[in-house]
Amino acid sequence: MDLLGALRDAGFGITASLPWAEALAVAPALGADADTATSCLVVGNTRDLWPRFVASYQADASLRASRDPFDQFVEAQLQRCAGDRAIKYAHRSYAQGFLPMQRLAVAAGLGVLAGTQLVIHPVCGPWISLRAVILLTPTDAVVSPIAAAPACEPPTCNHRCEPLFQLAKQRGAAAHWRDWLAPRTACSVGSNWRFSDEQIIYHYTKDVRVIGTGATLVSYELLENSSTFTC
Ligand code: B12
Repeated sequence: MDLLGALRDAGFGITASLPWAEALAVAPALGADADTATSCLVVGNTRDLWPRFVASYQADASLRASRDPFDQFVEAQLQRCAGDRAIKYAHRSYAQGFLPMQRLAVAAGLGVLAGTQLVIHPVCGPWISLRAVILLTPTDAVVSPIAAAPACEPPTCNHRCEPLFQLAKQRGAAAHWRDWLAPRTACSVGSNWRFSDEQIIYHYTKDVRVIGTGATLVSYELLENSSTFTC
């Protein structure tokens, strides 16, 4: 199976290729150990990845023992899809820090960067996650057509996210993770692609207790406020 097909089947349906020179212009650190790449593939996911993760988590004791089971799962799946190709991950901090995944995604045409500092995909809105960059060689004839990015301007955008984002920023260290969720939820693009509550809770809190439980924002609020309740 081709790389894009393998990624899609594994739940990584958000992909866009980027010529190497453009990738290096955005992320010079990519050049450190990759002189053979000619282009790269920016890889992300939608809500489609979560059920696959839950199934693996329930079947695999090493994931259940991991402190970062989701990141471990992402690495295993992407390595399986990418074969010998090198991969740089969004969640890893390299010698020069994190990769600027959002800038790479925007350069590859996956979306626009909104005032809320989230990349807005034309179909899925803010409900995409950026996972990695796969380095490609000349033998990889990867073409990934993408839809035109929306504009964060009327009529696409109603700017409802902005006051909510400002509020979360003002709260600073005192902000609750739900304060950061509010501007994402308010985006007028892609609400059909909103992550499940369970996925949202995990990404915002890293609380492994919710994995596979069908937890909701309401049930989790009870959990947050109680030392005995399990969801
Ligand atoms: C470190 C990090 C964080 C840190 C600090 C973020 C920061 N302000 O610097 C913390 C843990 C707080 C964080 C939180 C969140 N993050 Co974060 N984070 C990252 C990470 C791993 C690295 C960012 C970075 O330093 N890049 C390197 C520098 C050099 O890039 P840069 O272009 O100069 O800076 C970019 C970002 O830092 C961002 N940015 C800059 N200032 C701020 C301030 C805020 C408040 C936010 C939200 C973003 C942001 O915009 C810049 C332009 O692209 C990225 C993944 C990645 N590798 O990019 C995810 C990432 C940016 N985060 C993401 C998300 C969704 C969040 C959350 C909204 C929710 C979540 N965790 O699921 C929260 C909420 C925000 C908050 N403040 O609480 C997504 C964004 C997806 C999208 N559609 O755009 C990413 C891409 C991870 C992913 N797997 O998809 N994050």
